[in-house]
Amino acid sequence: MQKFFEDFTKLIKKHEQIIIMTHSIPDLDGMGSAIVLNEILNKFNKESYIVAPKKMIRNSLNKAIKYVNDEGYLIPFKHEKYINFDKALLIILDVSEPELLECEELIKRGYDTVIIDHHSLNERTIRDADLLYLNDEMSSIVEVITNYIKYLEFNVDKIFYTILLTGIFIDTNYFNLKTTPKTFETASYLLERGANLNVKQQILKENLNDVLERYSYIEKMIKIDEKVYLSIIDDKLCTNVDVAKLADEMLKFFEVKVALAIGKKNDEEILVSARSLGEVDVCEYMRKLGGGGHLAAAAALVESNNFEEVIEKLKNIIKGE
Ligand SMILES: [Mn+2]
Repeated sequence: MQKFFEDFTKLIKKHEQIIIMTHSIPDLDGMGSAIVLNEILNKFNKESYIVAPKKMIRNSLNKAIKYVNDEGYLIPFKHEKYINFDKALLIILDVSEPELLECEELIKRGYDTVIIDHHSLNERTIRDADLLYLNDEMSSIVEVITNYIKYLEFNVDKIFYTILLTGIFIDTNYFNLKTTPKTFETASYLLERGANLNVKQQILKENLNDVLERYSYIEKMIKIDEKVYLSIIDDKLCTNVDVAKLADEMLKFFEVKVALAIGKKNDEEILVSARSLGEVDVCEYMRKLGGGGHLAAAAALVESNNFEEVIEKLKNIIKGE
């Protein structure tokens, strides 16, 4: 990571304008990292912008942004259509597949590009960036950004340390997934620097109705193989966040080794989210459906309007057929 940080710093110093972009439907790992990286870039006296999200549907991220604003910091979101620099450095966080980017068009502009990601590689991963840091053993991108602050020996406001720590909680599902001794070291550093656990908790708190609704699907979950359970959001259209949260929650139960959650995105597509504690490679399962992700957390979007059909596919994949 040391070598990467050296090269990264050189590239930053070479540019006046810097654009930070994460995946669409951003989460606290990608966007939290973007917000804190922007703060770091301010200390380099760079003109930096974050590509404005088209959709902001995660409550936790909205709350985190409000906390940042309340501390007097404005986040320099810039809509893609106003990003028209001739030269700039484009920094991509928490994603490395073109179609998952907030704005795919930006990678075609010929900007110098840096990619920092922790998702497992596949044939769609962009590999021709000027600088790449791809490490699928990293818990989160906030962990990389924290280490960068450490490397630079910079100091930022406490709210930014809190945002970074909250991102670790989210991406590791409360220190359950992809957690290494380094992850705890990073968390410990953030706490020493003043990350506030109480604010972290406020950011992660959920509405009672959302939780009760999720449990109504868990109540009806079905066993599709030994220790493999599936829940269906069957009464409304949903987002990838809905299925992801449902699968995360299912994994809490002793009976569940692999959690699958499905729901209709629209009349033509069904979202699938898969979770394990790492002993089963759910990314492999999701790849067979055209998706991807990590060993322990993965997802896919299937062209179908029929739950039974998708469940049948999943059963076959799990059986290895
Ligand atoms: Mn992430």
